[in-house]
Amino acid sequence: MSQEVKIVDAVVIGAGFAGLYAIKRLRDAGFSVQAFEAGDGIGGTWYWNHYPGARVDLECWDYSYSFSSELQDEWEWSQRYPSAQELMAYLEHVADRFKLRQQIQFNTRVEAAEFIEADNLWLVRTSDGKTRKARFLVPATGGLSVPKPPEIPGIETFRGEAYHTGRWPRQEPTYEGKRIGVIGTGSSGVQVVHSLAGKCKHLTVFQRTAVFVVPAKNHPLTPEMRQRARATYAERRSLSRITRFGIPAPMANESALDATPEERRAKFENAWINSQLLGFRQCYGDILANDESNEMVAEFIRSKIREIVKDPETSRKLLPYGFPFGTKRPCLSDTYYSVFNRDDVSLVDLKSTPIVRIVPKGVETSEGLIELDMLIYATGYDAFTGALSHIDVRGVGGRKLSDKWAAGAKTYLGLVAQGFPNLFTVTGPGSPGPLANMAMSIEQHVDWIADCMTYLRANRITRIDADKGAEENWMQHVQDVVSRTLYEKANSWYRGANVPGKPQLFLPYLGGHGNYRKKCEEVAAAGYLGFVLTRETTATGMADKAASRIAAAGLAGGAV
Ligand code: NA7
Repeated sequence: MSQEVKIVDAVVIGAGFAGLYAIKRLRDAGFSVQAFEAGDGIGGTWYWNHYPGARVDLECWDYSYSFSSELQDEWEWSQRYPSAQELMAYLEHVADRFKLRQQIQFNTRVEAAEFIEADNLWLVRTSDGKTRKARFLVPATGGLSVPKPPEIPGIETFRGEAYHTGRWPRQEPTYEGKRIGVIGTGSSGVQVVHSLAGKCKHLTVFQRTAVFVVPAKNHPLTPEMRQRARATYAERRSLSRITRFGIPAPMANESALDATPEERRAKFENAWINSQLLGFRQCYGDILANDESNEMVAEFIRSKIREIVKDPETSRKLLPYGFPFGTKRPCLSDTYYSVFNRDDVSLVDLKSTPIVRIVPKGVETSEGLIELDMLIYATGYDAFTGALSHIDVRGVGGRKLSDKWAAGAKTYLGLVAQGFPNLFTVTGPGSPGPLANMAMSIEQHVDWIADCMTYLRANRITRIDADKGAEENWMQHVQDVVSRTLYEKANSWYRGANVPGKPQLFLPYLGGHGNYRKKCEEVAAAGYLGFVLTRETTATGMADKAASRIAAAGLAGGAV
């Protein structure tokens, strides 16, 4: 290795929501930062996922940065739920406004990172063949950045155009006059379907599992709406910081079982009409914890599907069964169900008519060949661990992170994996991440990481690792919390069930954004409880254990 390898305080991986804020926050705290981004532009998830209809499912007032009131006041959102293109424009504006591009090397993938124990430095190797040394490694790689292939035989034989929603081509394809097939009906598939229906010759939707889709009620924003939102930003953000989902809507406490059928109907109708992603889950406190309460919401939504979809057979196939409402992320769309009333849209229910193989002309199902000009794979992601598992990360003793996580990812607080010191996982496994408002989760993590690095610098501490016991307690707590809910009843990407062979472990922390934030603050205030900190004490560089603290029982026992 060359002796002239440059040392920076932090290498940040990724230039999406998390990477951009990490660059800004760390730089403001006086750290030198080098970021690498595999794409040729800003945007992360939104850079890769700009397929037709790609749109965030949280309101713009919440799915945006809160760190700068000037930014909040000057950015003019055009829609309640911004499109991928608008989010890209916003992130580009952020990068320009705060002069973040100078820290980012684009078109560069981090391929390997090795912890050099003697120096407490990460040696980072990138796709341009260079290496850098960093005191801290901050992968801001996103939880949904590695597309999951559809595992269907014959994919490579298809002669038409084929795209995965998570790697949409920069040059927008044309759709007019084409026979298009969409495989997958999660959030991405639903958005593609409602967006391409009527814009192509014929759309065939291949559905393995019917999903719950609730109205988006997306609409353009008027200057008055923006003005109103700006006037309440401060309260909105403070409330979001203490709620379960990181949005300004506290959960109800009462049980759906205590309400009369009329009261329930009225609440559910209201949630349907004034919809937002979490509307139904906020109606009652036990929707995600009690089968009976959950089934009431599920049946209400099924009744709406029966009302909207005219053909009884298609309607029946679209009814979601087999997992509780909300345990797979519900989708938002104003027109998804009604597009199945069109003659140029058809549904193939893969449970009764499975795909046999993909062939040069299209998709061969158990009932025959469906000829297609374009195939869109909306088959999801290798979530949470995919991105880091694709980098050759080696920690103490040369141990590979992918080996440590072979039986299921483990971290302390979703922030540090024991044995991989000075590596902070932004919204990593074991943190609320996508089960709360991602923008808020990202800011909370990056703020915590920047404060932690500042503390370490001030106290001449050169290494931070998680205590093994603290990590085990935390992951046990993550599992204990989920076991009090219905989430494990679904084969979701939250627990790796969508990727064949992946260990099945529920990875996001369900204790709620507000509770989690408080825990992280308490840990820091107590001198980084549950972390092992090592300080340089002598001129010769001899290290001494400055603090080695085991997670106190109370830390792992927070309320849900
Ligand atoms: P999701 O939610 O993981 O959805 C993937 C969809 O693809 C889902 O309907 C899957 O069916 C289906 N799928 C996956 N593999 C196959 C194969 N082999 N054959 C047929 N169908 C398949 O990914 P999205 O991109 O839609 O959304 C990810 C998140 O992004 C979303 O939750 C939001 O947070 C934003 P399954 O349900 O597994 O039977």
